[in-house]
Amino acid sequence: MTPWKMQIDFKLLAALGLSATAAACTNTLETRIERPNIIYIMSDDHAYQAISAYGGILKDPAPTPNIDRIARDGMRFDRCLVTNSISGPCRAVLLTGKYSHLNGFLMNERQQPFDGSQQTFPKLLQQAGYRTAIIGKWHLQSDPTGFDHWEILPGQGNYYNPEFINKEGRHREEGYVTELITDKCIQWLNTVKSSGKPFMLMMHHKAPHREWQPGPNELSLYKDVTFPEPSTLFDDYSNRGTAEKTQDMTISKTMRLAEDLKLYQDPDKAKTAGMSRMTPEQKAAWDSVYNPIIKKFYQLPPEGENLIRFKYQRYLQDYLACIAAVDKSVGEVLDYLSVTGLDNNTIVIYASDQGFYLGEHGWFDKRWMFEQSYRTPLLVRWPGVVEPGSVNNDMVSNIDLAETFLEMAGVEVPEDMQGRSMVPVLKGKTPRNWRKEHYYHYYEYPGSHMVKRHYGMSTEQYKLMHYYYDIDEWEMYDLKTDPYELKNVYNDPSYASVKKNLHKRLEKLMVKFGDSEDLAKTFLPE
Ligand SMILES: [Ca+2]
Repeated sequence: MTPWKMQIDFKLLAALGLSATAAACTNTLETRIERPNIIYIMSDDHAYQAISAYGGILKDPAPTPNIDRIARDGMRFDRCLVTNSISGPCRAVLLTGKYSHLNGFLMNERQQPFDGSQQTFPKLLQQAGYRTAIIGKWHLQSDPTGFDHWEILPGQGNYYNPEFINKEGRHREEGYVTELITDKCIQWLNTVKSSGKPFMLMMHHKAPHREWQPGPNELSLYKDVTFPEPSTLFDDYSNRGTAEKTQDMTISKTMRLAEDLKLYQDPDKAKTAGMSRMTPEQKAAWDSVYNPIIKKFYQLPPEGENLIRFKYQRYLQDYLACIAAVDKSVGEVLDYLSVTGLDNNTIVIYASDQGFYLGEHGWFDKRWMFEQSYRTPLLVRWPGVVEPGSVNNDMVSNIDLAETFLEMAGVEVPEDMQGRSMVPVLKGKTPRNWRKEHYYHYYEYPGSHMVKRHYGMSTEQYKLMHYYYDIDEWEMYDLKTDPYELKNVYNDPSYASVKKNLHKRLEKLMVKFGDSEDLAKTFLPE
């Protein structure tokens, strides 16, 4: 037992008027003392490249000083991979610990609501005596199940003066979404902290999702900052297949000057859903920052490559400003835990639903099995268990989270979950038979951004991907020689034996997880 745990246990025992011996004989009491609280903070589309603890794109000022506190006190995962890189499906995987083809939530568009009657980890925690809550973005269309308390945004939600839905219905609140979600979470923590029961809170931020509207306190934070460009900003997709050449997610063509970058030529016509929601005060503060940017842009609009460069900078200025509010939110929660003394027995996790492109390959958005959207940030602070400042390179996944939460809470893990508890990994004792390959399957095509359907597998060094549905193309990447994934080596004869080996392993994985191309075809649109 670690020194702090001894301390806490004695303190609690004294409060309960019991001696250590008496407590040791009382299993239920012991369980009550040992079970940790869990706070899972998830943002939406937060690229690991935009977290300073990951050595992100910006060093000074560090964009995420509070999120970095979790890394400093806990473990940073450098290979946390998602199974289907898009919002709703990631959330369904998180809840169920099952791949999309089994939990039934495969894509955001043309999708039946999430079947909330199925087994989820919050239900199992609730049955085991945990108080459970989800506050913020939900994005699964049906009402949440398995939560004592829930208050969610409809769909993607709005940045300014958003609507919330709870058991009583739908209402609108004045304020900035990130700050409102934080306040609601702290209010809920206040109601449960003295309940005598452990709790699990899912604090799900909308930010920094497109169209990246910074909050009133961060509007001008990055307006004069120049960000370094990724080396692949002008990628021409040579040496790759049809999918990369036909997508619709480039900064150059897809990103819109007005709605995405707020460059409305006539400021009076700035009537997107987001900005029309602002109060006169909010709008005045907004205009005081954006009108000069708009004016300057249209005086001498950049062209060609310079326009792409300009759009990239404008994009990151707003994106990082949205993240600044998320980071403050994380700081508020950590401070609250510290002030209330809950910090020693509360696990805090920070993650994004998936990764995101910040100009790599000329892109924004997600969906692909390429690194920036396939990897997601994951930081875990667990006092007395996780070595502070530790870094882990094992292949972990968002499909592991459900089982991890259950084991953290001492709840038995159902056999039909498809991930694996990361608790031993968090303890620095990764089992020898930990996964050596990870399975991926993306479905939303045709759809936004036109990223073709693909499934595949990654190992430490390689990726094998198959694009199907309207094409039949394989791709393979060697991350060691080609870390930026610019060269498909599938047909390179020098990789013939590697290819054969990867195919075999992919087939095995598909059998293991109950997926197949035939099954995938049953999910195709009419
Ligand atoms: Ca997302």
